[in-house]
Amino acid sequence: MKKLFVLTVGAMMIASCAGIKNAEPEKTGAQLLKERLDTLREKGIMYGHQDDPFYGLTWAYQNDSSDVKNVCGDYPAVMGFELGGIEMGDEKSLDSVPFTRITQEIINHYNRGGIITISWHPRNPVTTIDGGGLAGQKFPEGTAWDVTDSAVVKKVLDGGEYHDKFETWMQRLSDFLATLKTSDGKKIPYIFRPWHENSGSWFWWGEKLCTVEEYKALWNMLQDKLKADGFDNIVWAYSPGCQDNLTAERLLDRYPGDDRVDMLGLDGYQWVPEEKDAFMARTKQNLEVLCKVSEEHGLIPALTECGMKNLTEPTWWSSTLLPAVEQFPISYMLTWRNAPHEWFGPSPAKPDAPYFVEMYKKNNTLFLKDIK
Ligand code: BMA
Repeated sequence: MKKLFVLTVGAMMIASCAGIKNAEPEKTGAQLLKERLDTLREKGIMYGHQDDPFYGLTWAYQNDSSDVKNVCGDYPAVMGFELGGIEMGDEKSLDSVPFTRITQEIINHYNRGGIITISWHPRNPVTTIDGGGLAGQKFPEGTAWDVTDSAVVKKVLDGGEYHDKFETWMQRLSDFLATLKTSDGKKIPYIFRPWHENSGSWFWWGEKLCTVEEYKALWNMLQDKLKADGFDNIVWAYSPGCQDNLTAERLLDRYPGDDRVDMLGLDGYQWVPEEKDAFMARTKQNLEVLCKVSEEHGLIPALTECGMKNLTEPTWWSSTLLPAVEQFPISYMLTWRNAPHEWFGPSPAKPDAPYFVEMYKKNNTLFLKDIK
């Protein structure tokens, strides 16, 4: 009996020590965000909008304004923010938004319970003028869209002629990301989607401008830098572009690897009303492949960019976009920014507004109030 008692107490002590030892380490911001995205995916598809809180078609830089909110009464669940220009130490982004304002609006959206996604279209480090803005350069000279030099990626990698310059650029990005904290110093979690649309060749990191190995090395270089800087609050999104007859092989041909990616996305647009059927068919076919591959690789699928330019088919939201995506378990669909020359989100004065509201009212679309 005594022996049994000693054994039992001993076993209990071992178990309790083991309990302490195995105590779950605190989850990182990235893990928590991923879990949240997965849970929300069961509820519906989040709607997202690029640059939403900065400007709309009839206003700019008013506190708490949003074309989406002005149309349907709620903020988008997801807001997209663009950091192009931060690499130069510029005060404003390539879309003329002050970086201090970007920090503030990211914090605001986080505080109101929203999801943040960040893109970065860094300038071309080989052709950009050192030290200056783009003044004097003619678009696309010096920008992310400048593909006149076909070996930029190779040149910024370790051992390349522009590696040191690019290290400075990555450091400036890192310094900006470090500002994304709550007032009590907590790192804000977000989705980061660098080097996107790499299945096309319009950015200096595009398909015809680097080999598969160079592309992956570019991805790894940036990711390793930010991880070394302590960013455990980043959900990494890899997103090539939508393509006709997408296959799993094609989707993954430059994929950095399961240990390096959390979200798998696609970017796809409709430009003119005549493309409706083709857009719907392609989106459905692409999302089918995207969701299957994501499931197999434990990734979160999303339509990371989409839109119909200037909504020239006003019913687009309810007649085209929603029917093309709603049967797929994607996390979100994000329409691009409302720039005066080119807009992809709704706006109160435009004929598409009631159709946006129709989409908003559906149970399977999620806006800010639905995800809090
Ligand atoms: C493009 C356009 C550009 C913009 C860029 C980065 O699609 O909207 O005007 O500068 O994205 O946001």
